[in-house]
Amino acid sequence: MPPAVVLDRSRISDPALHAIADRVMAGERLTPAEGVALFRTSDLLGLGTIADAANRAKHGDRVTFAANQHINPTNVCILRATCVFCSYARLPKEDGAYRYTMDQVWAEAEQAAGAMTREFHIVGGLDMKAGLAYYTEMFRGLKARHPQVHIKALTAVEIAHIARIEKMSVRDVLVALREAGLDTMPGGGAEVFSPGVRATIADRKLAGSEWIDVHRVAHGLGIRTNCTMLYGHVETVEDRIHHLGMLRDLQNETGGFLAYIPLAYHPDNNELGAELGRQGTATTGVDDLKNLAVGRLFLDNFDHVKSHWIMVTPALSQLSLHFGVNDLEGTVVREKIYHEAGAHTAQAMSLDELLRIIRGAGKIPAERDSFYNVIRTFDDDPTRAAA
Ligand code: V47
Ligand code: SF4
Repeated sequence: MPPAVVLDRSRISDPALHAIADRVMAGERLTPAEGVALFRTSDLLGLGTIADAANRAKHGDRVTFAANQHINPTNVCILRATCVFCSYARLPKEDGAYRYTMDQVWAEAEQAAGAMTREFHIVGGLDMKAGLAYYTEMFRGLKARHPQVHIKALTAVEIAHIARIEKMSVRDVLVALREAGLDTMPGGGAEVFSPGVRATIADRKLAGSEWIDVHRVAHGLGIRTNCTMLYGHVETVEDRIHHLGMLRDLQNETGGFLAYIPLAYHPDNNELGAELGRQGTATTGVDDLKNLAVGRLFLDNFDHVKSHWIMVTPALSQLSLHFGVNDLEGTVVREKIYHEAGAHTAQAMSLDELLRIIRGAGKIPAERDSFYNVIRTFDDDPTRAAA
């Protein structure tokens, strides 16, 4: 149990944040208006102070990471023309379109042999030729070859797509996938739930309420999931809080979410970036930190807030450890989705580098499994605050 947390009020300069700090420290739930105030404040350090206190009350100085490997088996996607923020998808006959054969999946997964990988993170496009059999064969084959590796796979959008092309219920698809080896689901496809924003950036994608329904069914089956929000494009702060409110409500109902991961929009090589005149300009550091900190404070019923260093850079992820974040996206082997959209970060990070980042923030690194159980803690370095 972490020690009682003290919040240093002298670090909060925005008067509006004082009342919010009191409510957070009393364990009270923030209202949507308070959530909006958190996004609007220019007192970034005040916001960070409150989020850091809320995070330390749950996790002390421990920061976790998981050793995972991303596998993106197909970039063929029927929504290629309407998800205007996506740089990854291709039409079946378009240049650069691919769909892995099972042998290609096994070959890519082979990197896990001898490495510390404990999780495969598998997501791709809505491909008419990647139905239930494609994924059940994949998961069975992966479990046979790497029985120790957890399979976190398929967003709610992909699950609904499989259900549609197989003419099955979401529940039956999930049951079949679980039998084949699916352990948990990632949080992608959520984007922004507000219908207006969705109509602009992802017109034909599963509606926000349908995304929530798929996760509700998964939670009901005991399948834990993550959730995300794609920020930094056309959404307002009210849209963000509406989105977080829907996540908070489902978590209240099921308790099935493991972690929240805000995803910073990357504008390169996609229609939306061109339309907004934003190519080459990522989200700002202040907005990245605000999204993480507000996630920590508004989602009071979530244990884990994860920063995705591939999207916001390792340097910002390190700073975020003082803005409410308790978990870093792990040692990712070969990431495609954000690199196609202009991310200039590396595609993988070594264990030593992760430890250096976490220790350099004055925190204690710990490797976790996919359910957030700590496997080993790296608390043997007395110089951790000095890096
Ligand atoms: O749903 C697509 C996003 C998501 C872009 O659950 C983009 O542990 C930024 O959800 N700029 C998929 N983002 C990835 C995802 C995820 C990532 C890491 C960890 C977890 C987890 C989940 O990627 C999509 C979409 O929101 N995305 N294109 C882009 N141009
Ligand atoms: Fe397809 Fe997902 Fe890209 Fe949309 S975001 S086009 S569903 S791969």
